[in-house]
Amino acid sequence: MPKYQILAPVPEKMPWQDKPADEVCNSPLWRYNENPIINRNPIPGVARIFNSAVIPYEGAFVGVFRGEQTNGVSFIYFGRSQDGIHWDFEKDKIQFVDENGKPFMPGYAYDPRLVKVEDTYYIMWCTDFYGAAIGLAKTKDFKTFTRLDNPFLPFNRNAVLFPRKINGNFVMLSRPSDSGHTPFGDIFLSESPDLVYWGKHRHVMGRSWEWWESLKIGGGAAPIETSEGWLLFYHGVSGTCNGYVYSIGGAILDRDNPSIVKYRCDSWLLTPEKWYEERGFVGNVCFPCATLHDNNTGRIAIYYGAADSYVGLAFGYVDEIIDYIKEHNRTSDSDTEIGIK
Ligand code: BMA
Repeated sequence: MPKYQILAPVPEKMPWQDKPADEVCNSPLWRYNENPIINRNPIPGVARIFNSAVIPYEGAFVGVFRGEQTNGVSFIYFGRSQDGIHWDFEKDKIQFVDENGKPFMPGYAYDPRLVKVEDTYYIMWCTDFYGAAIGLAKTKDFKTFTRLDNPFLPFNRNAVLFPRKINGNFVMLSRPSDSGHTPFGDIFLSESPDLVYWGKHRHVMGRSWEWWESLKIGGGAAPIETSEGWLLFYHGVSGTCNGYVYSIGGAILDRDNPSIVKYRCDSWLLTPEKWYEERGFVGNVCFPCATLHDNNTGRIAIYYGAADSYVGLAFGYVDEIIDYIKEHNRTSDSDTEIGIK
């Protein structure tokens, strides 16, 4: 039994590969040795799938995928998988409807996250709302996808819901930004009783003095509830003379007040090192969007976009990840406070 408990439903199965004996890792994570799991031109008219999210469903897996079309515009595509590794995609992008069943398509849609809260699955993505902002939709059957009102004003990106209500409210992380390739950004959270009215905005954590996340950060996979707090895999960005570098970071947020950061790892957990992370449409990007996790074994699988071109899979054990974050803990006052000024 793991030392730290993952307080979430146990999936019937999940992809896994033991750490290769000869792997030299500077972190508690290791990569699937058959990465990338999704290659280029995966769907007719779609050049690349990356930055995508998956979830267990009916004994198998489903996912929402950022598919960049051959005209350069991204939409969300739906996929199914028996093993979480090999995916069958629907050829058509997801057709969103409004609450009356009328077509309600975004102008573009990228970086989707997929989170189940109670009996409903929610998709959050970056949408066109007179500028980049957060789109939100719900489904119960992965057949009808009903778009809700955009929760936040532009400009905003990297929204992800917590997988349960906290103190009676839905809670969503997001990263307020600007209209371009935002050179700044901290993670905030907002609460809502109904997914319509949002408030109680709090600062969660900012970019840090650590070089790998000194430019901006953004929420990644839905936080995993553990006995130590919410385990958050997020992305941290550094600006180099050759452009941005996106790495995966780890933090643990307070369970009842998740704007309080209990621990924050001063080092990245995964940084671009493999060819499919360093080389692609946008090189040097590891961008986490989802996890699968199993409390019986303590196993965690992380799905991440690689170089804006592929999807990669990385693995780790909850005990090793949390211990590593604690051992490398470095929080600032703006992380550990409640986050209101
Ligand atoms: C961000 C987002 C991500 C992308 C990253 C690197 O601004 O657009 O979708 O992976 O840039 O290009």
